Amino acid sequence: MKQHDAMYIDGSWRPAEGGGTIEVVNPADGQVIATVPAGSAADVDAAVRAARAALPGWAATPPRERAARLAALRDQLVARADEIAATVTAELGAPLAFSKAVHAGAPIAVCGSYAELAGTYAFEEKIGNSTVLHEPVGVVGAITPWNYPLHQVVAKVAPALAAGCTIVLKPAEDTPLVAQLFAECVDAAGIPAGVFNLVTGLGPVAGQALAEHDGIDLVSFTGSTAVGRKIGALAGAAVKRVALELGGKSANVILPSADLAKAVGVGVANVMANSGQTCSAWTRMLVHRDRYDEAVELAAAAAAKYVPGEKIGPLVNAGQQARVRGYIERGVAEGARLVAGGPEAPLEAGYYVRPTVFADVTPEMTIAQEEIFGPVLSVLRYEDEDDAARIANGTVYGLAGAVWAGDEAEAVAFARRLETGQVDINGGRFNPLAPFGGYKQSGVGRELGRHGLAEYLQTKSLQF
Ligand code: TXE
Repeated sequence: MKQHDAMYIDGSWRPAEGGGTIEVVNPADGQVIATVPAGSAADVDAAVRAARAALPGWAATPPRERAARLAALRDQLVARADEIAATVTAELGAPLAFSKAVHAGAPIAVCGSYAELAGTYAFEEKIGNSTVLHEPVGVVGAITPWNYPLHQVVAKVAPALAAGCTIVLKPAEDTPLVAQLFAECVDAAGIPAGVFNLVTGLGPVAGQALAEHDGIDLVSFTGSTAVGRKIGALAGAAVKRVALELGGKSANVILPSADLAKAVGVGVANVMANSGQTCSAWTRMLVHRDRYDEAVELAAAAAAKYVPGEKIGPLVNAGQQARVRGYIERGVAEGARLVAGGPEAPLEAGYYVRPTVFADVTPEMTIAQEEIFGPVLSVLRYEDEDDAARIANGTVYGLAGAVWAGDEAEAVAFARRLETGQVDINGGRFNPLAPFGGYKQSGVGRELGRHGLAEYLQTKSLQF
């Protein structure tokens, strides 16, 4: 595996000022696979200065030219897709087929969508006697998590570039290698020096320095609610723009008329994907009491097929493994009924957790309220549609969800009652142009498509 002892700042690779390093570990076996620089506040400052210097030129670059650079970036991601998948598998532990399809595939789709949008978006519009200009917000500080390490990066960098912003990226310390690969792609795509800068490093050091920096106009963060709250407070105090994509506890509501086997099968697959490390995962399955026992049996059988080390990968690190096992113990202690999996580690090496299904979960239990971020499904019983809506909406989160019914109109009518930013109807399909983001404490702002682009723009009205 390729590795850089350097960070990509102002169009070239340079070492961290303090010389500190971070070890990157393969979570499938706990072995160190690489070291990367631990950036300091001084490195962040250098990167922000480079981004500021590059801003006037990139902001003035015609949108069609920005679109051409994004198309070239997409081509780079396509050309290096196998390398991207292998890198994500090495640092995150995801099975290679999943890395190819999702970790490499989704960023290609998203980057392609912004290459198109940059060329077609109305950066200028007439409203009555005014012309409204949609101008880049400025220098963006992007802080990303490890769960979809390249997708999270591209979902911020591509719209920022399309908008005419320049960027400093601080990726998660667990998964910096694919971010380095991405920087190589940016360079090869002919994006000018300083427009995109990469500082690897620890959250409380490099991340914090970036969030606090005066030279940043917008902080775009995806990660835990605890850190998101801190970043939101900093941005509020400095009166700067902020976008937050935080946790979730999404409900998969199976109405009585639904195809139960399909709804349960897809629901279990949704929770187990990426070892449950998905903010939008449908971690609560809501089933009508008349079909509850059947659903629990189907869910337990489906979960048992996710053999650790084969069909399902490890969690990202030992801390996350311990955290998720702790939640499983808590579920048992609070009286939920374990029907698949359990807290014991399934393999000696690596940070694996057993795919777990709980039945007899009640809405107030910890496992039905808090984000677990592991392969753990809670199956809850409801009495009628009002009860289902109340349970579904009964958490602090509101990121995603699903509704299943015999006909689409019935599912859509129920989806309107959900306090959540995205709902999959009878399964749904990923749409890189559809806005993604949270109601309630799941976040502020939207990613993807033209709604995601708008986050990186500010408006100026010319009155005639
Ligand atoms: O997240 P952190 P962690 C949730 C999920 C998970 C939990 C903890 O429930 O179990 O969060 O994960 C940077 N100033 N999600 O601890 O710490 C950090 O370096 C500035 C949901 O890994 O929030 C990384 O780049 N930055 C989620 C990023 O924040 C700081 C995805 C996210 O790490 C910082 C990941 C600070 N003080 C976790 N501290 C989702 N919404 O998809 C850390 N960071």
